[in-house]
Formats: sequence, structure tokens, C-alpha cells
Amino acid sequence: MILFATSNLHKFKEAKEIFKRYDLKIKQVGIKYPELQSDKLEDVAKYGVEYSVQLTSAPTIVEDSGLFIEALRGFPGPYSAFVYRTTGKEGVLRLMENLKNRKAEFQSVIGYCEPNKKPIIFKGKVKGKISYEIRGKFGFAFDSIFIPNGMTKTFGEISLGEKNKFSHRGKAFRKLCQWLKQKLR
Ligand code: ITT
Repeated sequence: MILFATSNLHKFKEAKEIFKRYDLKIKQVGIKYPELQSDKLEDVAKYGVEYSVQLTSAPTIVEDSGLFIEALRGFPGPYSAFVYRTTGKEGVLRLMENLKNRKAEFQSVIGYCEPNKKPIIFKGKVKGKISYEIRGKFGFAFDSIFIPNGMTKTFGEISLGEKNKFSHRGKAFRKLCQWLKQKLR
């Protein structure tokens, strides 16, 4: 059993769907770990999981993620949760109103840590573009304005299972699950 320290139920549901495919168990714990002020998701994930594992005393993960928009030089990136809470996806679309370059990517970094061990990092990315309007009501946060490369639909227009096949989080969690399976052999 792995504990996932997160306050975001959407993240947890996506992770759980992948764990299930690997026949592994994951449980949400509502620890709110301090978020380091850093430009790097990896630093935030490492610090967060080292903090959380001390409270759980069991194998624990945290996941830090963000949306990086090329024309905005990577904004909102590590500040995605804050930007979503404040200006929301409408604010991001407004910032991009006259911009032709719509390239963006989602990144996910998982920090995994066992008690008294060093954290291990797993990463995933998905490239795509920012739509011109909000489309779809599935998913969460920026899903309805992000179109992954090779698709015409936004993440907001596809199911959780479909999103997991392409998404940053799907990729990072599959890496983690493969590694856990290897370890259990
Ligand atoms: P925890 O820290 O408690 O896990 P959180 O939502 O605050 O939850 P982050 O600090 O990692 O998590 O913030 C990531 C933000 O990036 C998230 O709140 C969304 O705004 C955005 N984001 C990340 N992955 C996303 C996805 O798959 N779809 C839509 N938006 C996403």
C-alpha cells in the first residue's frame, strides 16, 4: 500500500486508475505539506515527500505538476495551482488573446519516499497547445483549455481513462508502478 499525500481528489482518482491496472494499492492522505518556493517541480516534490513521510511512517508519494506555456516563458508552471485559484483558465486565455504561439506542456513530478530513505523521482510530460476557448467539462483546472499533440479534443472532452493514456500524470504514474512491480518481484 502506497500513501498519496494530496488535497486534490482529481489527481488521486487519475493515479488510482493506473495503480488498479498494475494491481497495486494506493490511498489518499490529506496531509498539506509546505510547498517550497522553487521554479523546479522536482525540488517541491522532494521536499514535500520528505516532510510527508515523517508524518505517515510508511511508503508515501506526493505529486507536483503544472502547465508551462511557451509564449508566457513557462508561466504559470510551478505556480499553476495559485494561478488557477486566482485568475482561472479564463485569465490564462485572456493573457493569450493575441498570441499565435499556443504551444504548452503539462509536467508531472512524483516524489516517492520510504521512511529513513532518500526520495526517488518519476517524471512525465505531455506537449500540446492552448485552445482559443474553454471546451469540455471532464477533468479539472486547465484540462478544458489544453489540447494534447495529435488530438483535436481538449483533456476536458475526454474520459479520465483516455486522458491517462496521454497525460503527464499518466506517464509519471506508469513509471512509478513499473518500478514498484519490479521491486516486488
Ligand atoms: P496537492 O499539492 O495537494 O497535491 P494541488 O492541486 O495544489 O494539489 P499542485 O501544487 O501540484 O497540486 O498544483 C498543480 C496545479 O497544476 C493544479 O492545481 C492545476 O491547476 C494544474 N494542473 C496540473 N495537472 C493538471 C491536469 O492534469 N489537468 C489540469 N490542470 C492541471
